[in-house]
Amino acid sequence: MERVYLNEERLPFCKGCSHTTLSENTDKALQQLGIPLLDVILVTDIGCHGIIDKAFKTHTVHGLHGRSVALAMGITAGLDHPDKKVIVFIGDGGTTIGMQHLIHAAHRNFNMTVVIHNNMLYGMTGGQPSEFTPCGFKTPTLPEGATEPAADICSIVSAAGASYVERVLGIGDFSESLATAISRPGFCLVEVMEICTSYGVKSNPGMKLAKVVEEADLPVKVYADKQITGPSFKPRENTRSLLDLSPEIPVTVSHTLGHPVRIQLAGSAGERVQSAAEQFAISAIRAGLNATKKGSYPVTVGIGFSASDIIISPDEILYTGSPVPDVLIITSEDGLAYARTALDNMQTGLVFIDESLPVPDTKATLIRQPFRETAGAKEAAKYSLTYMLQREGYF
Ligand SMILES: Cc1ncc(C[n+]2csc(CCOP(=O)(O)OP(=O)(O)O)c2C)c(N)n1
Ligand code: SF4
Repeated sequence: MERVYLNEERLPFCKGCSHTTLSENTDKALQQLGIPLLDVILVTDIGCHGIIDKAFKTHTVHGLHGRSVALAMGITAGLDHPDKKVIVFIGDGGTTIGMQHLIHAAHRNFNMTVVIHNNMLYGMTGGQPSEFTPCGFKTPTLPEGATEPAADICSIVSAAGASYVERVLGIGDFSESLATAISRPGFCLVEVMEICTSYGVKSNPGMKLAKVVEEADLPVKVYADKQITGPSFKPRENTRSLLDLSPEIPVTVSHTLGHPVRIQLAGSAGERVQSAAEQFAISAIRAGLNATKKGSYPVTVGIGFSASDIIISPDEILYTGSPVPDVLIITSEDGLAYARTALDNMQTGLVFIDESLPVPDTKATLIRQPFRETAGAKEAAKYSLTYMLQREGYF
């Protein structure tokens, strides 16, 4: 049959691999439906089947292993166009790794057709067993054969609420099943039972696909056919861009700064380091400067250090990192431990440090002040920034 959606190049699979049959059937199914080339968004996964994307003339997106359905959910949620078709190609390996994504997409009936290339093993990495390796089926790394039954994904996604679900044998012409699934709204899935000639056949000489599938108690049939009129998933309409949430900051005071200044404020969790740094950055913007603020703290946010890197500049700030600060402010013991690298790296500049802390070894100019004693632990960070600003007079 003439190809329309696949280009004319030789398909990249081993001789006899069912992935070839499946790709050709997909082309045929799309031809039956007459979907314009660029209305098809094919999302592929890692694995042998995934290398097909360069052969398709449609849109293609290549995802991480087991994550193609998650990617497709994002794509379909962002598409406000009923004629676009999102098709996912995924292996039994990817389905094993990302099964929760399939259940979630089926449960919320995201608009997509998932085509599982179930060759009952991980093909690309040499034939390891997957959750879909039937009992007794051998693979190169499991020569004694699997001892547990294969997962039945058709039953799983049907129970989760999928709209159309069918299992087919990946032999001959099964394009009509694919066309039915692709034409339906909501979450549709076709599990195509396949043979990997390089690993499956070699480990199970003389195997017959139909027999393996039958013995595995995986009936070839339609599992769900709900005839729904549209996906139950509706994107939230009241979301706003984070940028829209940023308030306009009017310029109300002036500055004297002719160059960027990088400030590191290093203190302790719970001592309002981040809010002090944010207020400082907002004040700089009020003075007509550009400002960035980047917080660093351990995942256990209630304990340990809390540090903030602030950059203020009369010019646009194109890089928010500040490996070596011009000004370092240390308000606590945790902050001193955190600031060791900056102290070592600073060849010039200013270090403001709380008077209660040991005097650190540094080439920068050291200024000791009783921040904690004067303002208290909770206000020491804000007070130290204010003290520094009064002294340096940037704005
Ligand atoms: C998260 C993750 N785990 C493991 C791998 C390694 N890996 C690459 S391909 C592959 C096997 C793919 O098997 P399957 O999804 O069944 O596709 P097939 O190759 O059989 O078409 C594995 C395990 C990976 N790339 N990413
Ligand atoms: S290794 Fe197996 S799954 Fe991969 S292309 Fe070859 S036959 Fe197909």
